Amino acid sequence: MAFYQIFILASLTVLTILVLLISRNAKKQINSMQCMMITMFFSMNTGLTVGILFGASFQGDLFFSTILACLIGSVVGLLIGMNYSLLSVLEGIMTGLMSGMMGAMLGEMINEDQSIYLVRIFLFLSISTLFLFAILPRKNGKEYLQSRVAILKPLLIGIFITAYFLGGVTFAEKQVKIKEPLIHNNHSQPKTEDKQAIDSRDITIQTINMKYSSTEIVLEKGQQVNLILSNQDNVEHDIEVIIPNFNDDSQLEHKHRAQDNLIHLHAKPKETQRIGFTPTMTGSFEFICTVPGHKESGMVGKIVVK
Ligand SMILES: [Cu+2]
Repeated sequence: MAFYQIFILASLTVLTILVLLISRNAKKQINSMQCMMITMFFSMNTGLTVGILFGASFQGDLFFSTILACLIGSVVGLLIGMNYSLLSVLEGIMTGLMSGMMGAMLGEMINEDQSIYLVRIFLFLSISTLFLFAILPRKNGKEYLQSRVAILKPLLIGIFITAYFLGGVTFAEKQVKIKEPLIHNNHSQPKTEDKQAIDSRDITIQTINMKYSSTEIVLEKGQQVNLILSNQDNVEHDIEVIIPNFNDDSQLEHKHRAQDNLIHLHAKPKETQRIGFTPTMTGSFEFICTVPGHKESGMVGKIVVK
């Protein structure tokens, strides 16, 4: 787990402890409906936050992220509910389970940038639980908690939350994006001052009417290439070749990853995909389309490395 995930989880842990402490203080002054409301509000937003976080972090393993998020969500619900009553406990566990599951599914389906925004929103809502304590009407008729606990003053909470989001969360989110420039330099802006980008070469192969646009590609040993597959057909195609290579594109999706000596680049209908690698050995290497029947109908070519 990276810094960003640990930061969010640590924040939620501190927040849970804070809500627990305040709950203990406040339970004599608020009625049972409000107790359940707070339990539900907090476990719902916490469950969604961890769910989206795990769903996006462990994409491809929805079972694992769901179990983990449900577990954390229901434990949080249990802890908060235990301060109040059995009904609150049930409410907390059920809400935590459901929101953990929904969050994990959502996180699985969206990309990393989108997940960061959603985590921010639900983290903010989780923290807003503190405001609830401050504004809920009291049994004794007073509108605001007459508490010695300074943290309950809405203004202080507001300042704290603003500082937290501008400072901590923004910093943690940047950690996620730090690893991106490498791939962007290679792909989006090939002619920048970046040395790797200048040295790399784009090779584009189109697929039209079940044929590769070029069937012989000449590369140089040690020079990085961006192999681009532009699929113009209404069926999917790929390029697969076993070629000794060095590959540092760790961020590519799993199905495009060049592992060991295998390059596999897959493009859905009307889609363009790319992969970066550096051939490390001279020779002639055959590439094919692995979709059943395509190699047989002529989707074969060779890469010559000089
Ligand atoms: Cu094909």
